[in-house]
Amino acid sequence: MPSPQDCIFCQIVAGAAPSTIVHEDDRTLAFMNIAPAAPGHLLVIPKAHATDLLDVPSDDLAASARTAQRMARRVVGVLGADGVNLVHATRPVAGQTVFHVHLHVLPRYLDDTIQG
Ligand code: DGP
Repeated sequence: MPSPQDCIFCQIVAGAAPSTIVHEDDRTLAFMNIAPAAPGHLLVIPKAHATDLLDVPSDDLAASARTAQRMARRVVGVLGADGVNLVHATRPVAGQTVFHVHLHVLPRYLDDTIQG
């Protein structure tokens, strides 16, 4: 697993890697997923590096959840999504591929073809 210096999401926080940021506050960042599963698929992270759900401080987790709710309201209100999945993976067996804790805000549409 990468150290924080090698972490792509830490580089996005630092402005050292490109991203389309849609929300920023003191603790969190939301940006568009480079590989969206649906239009408007975005990621919410705490700015401070934590690997996953097991080690993220609870205040950063709470701040990330609040940002995810704001983003969910936005994708419904602005993009016209019909629903939202809030998705998280901890560790590779669960599907985690980037080891900076993140929440997927995945808009759902009545005619989408996403399984699950
Ligand atoms: P997960 O598989 O739950 O760890 O999700 C990681 C997500 O991060 C995956 O959907 C693709 C996205 N991703 C990976 N690298 C980058 C990147 O450099 N920029 C952005 N915006 N998203 C990325």
